[in-house]
Amino acid sequence: MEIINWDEKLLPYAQTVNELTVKLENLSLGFQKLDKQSPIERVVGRVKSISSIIEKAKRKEIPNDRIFEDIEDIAGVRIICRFIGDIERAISLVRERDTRDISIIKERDYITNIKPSGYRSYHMIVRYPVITAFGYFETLCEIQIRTLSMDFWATVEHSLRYKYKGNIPRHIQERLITTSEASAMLDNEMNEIREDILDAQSLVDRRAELIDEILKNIQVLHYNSKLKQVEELNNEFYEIYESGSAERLMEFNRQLKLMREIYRA
Ligand code: 0O2
Repeated sequence: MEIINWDEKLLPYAQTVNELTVKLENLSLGFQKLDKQSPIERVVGRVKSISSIIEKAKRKEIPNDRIFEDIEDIAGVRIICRFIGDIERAISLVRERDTRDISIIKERDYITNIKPSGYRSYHMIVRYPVITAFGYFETLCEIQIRTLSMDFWATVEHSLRYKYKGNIPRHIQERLITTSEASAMLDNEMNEIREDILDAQSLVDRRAELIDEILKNIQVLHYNSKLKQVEELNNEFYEIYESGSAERLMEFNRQLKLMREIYRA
């Protein structure tokens, strides 16, 4: 049997995973910079381990000389969304790239068509061109799009599958199906109260930013103006902070900014 140079063969796949991960992360950062809600919570990637590749080749009866054409998920990138309502937007973001930097080969919707195991996820197999130290390659990459809740379920189920060498006992399989249904319900419920959750998150973020700004203003006044009453201002801040009033914090910060102007601090 032909000896495979794994280091050389897997290099384009590692580069594919790195490049696509960076591209998708940057796309998500762009939304944040524009103060728009990104459908992408997190992007993770991996190259399939050699042992998983040969195990899959054996399971699907793929000969050694067909491994890199027939195994579609040697490169894998996962887009994790917070809400199920973000999945469609994340899929569109990938589709927009079709015929530009990727070519979509096929899509599999295991969210509408849940697998018998209970597995839910949206898969897109794409072709990706890479220029490596060994030249030009076109790799296949599986992009999995799923929610945090789907990802948690799949990770746990994957470990159990590994532990039981693919033969998960019947009673555990049944419980996994029940937990998959519970996870789908969690996704739907969270999606229904999505606007409330996002509002609450942005309130928490804005309060944290305001507190940062106040403490930096106090610090600058202390070091640059040498005003004696800065210590009193600091105590006043903690008193307002304890009161929990956002309006008082904003008003207090306005006063600090004015003082910085007056004392050119
Ligand atoms: P690993 O170890 O995660 O890489 P086919 O369905 O026969 O056309 P394939 O490639 O099995 O071919 O496609 P499928 O079913 O879309 O699965 C691709 C990958 O999705 C799997 O890769 C898993 O990562 C994930 N997946 C699919 N089904 C399940 C499931 O029931 N549970 C979990 N946890 N993950 C699943 P691998 O190589 O099978 O596994």
